[in-house]
Amino acid sequence: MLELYTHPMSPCAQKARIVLAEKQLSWTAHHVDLAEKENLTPEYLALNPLGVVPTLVHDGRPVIESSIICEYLDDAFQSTRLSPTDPYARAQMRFWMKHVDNKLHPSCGTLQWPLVMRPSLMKKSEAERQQLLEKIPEKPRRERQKRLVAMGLEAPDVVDAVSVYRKTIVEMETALAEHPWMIGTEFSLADICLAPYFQTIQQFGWQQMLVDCPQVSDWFARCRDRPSYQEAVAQDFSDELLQDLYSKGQQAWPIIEKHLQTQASHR
Ligand SMILES: N[C@@H](CCC(=O)N[C@@H](CS)C(=O)NCC(=O)O)C(=O)O
Repeated sequence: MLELYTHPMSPCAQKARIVLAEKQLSWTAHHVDLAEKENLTPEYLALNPLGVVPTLVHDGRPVIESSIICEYLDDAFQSTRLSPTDPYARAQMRFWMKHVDNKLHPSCGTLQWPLVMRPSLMKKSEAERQQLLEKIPEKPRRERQKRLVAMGLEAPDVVDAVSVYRKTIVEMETALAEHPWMIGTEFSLADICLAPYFQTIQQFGWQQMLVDCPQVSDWFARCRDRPSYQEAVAQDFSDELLQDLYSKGQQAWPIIEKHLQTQASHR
């Protein structure tokens, strides 16, 4: 019995859902309302003390942290292997997964949060908002979210977030010039862990970020064409939602573009 605590727009949850779909596993979804901070209720914190999605529950036992969930599913259900057997290739795969966890994911949150989550928090009173933010268990995330709520895309974190995104894209272009998938000729967890972060770029209409990286564009198109991506990610984005995200992305684009140009002039 597999259960996943998830949210449609969470890239971390999308990673786990792509693995479930690649392996054609059946699972039960529990939607966690991040805008209403359901992830910070005592019930959810008992399951996932970090107060984030996704959480996998397998036969009653929770597994947390999206990359660990992906590897766990790959180990526990070996029908379709999504990790290479060669130790060096495994190390390369884990390098990309770690890069996503440590750098790309917080950067994505920094760019996505002000556009998607901030508006619903701003509808609450200042006191209620602060009370909710205080419940975020990890200090760096708590402090970052406070800055993003207070300042939106004017927060100082945004410059670095754009820079991490851009450097990741350039490094991926180099890797993909050598082989069709991130670590070789086979689709792996490295591809799965990176692809959702390009959904973010696409939904906001920020493709200019990778306009000079054709291998990355082609790689993402191939990820998107897989049935797993359609089932785990694309089908959650209705035309109405996509229109809304695109218009938010276009309003935000001048700020993103300004940071991209500053970096380009510093190279
Ligand atoms: N390192 C965690 C990060 C998970 C994470 O940040 N999830 C976000 C959604 S993508 C979340 O639940 N955010 C809730 C919040 O920030 O309040 C993982 O990989 O599972």
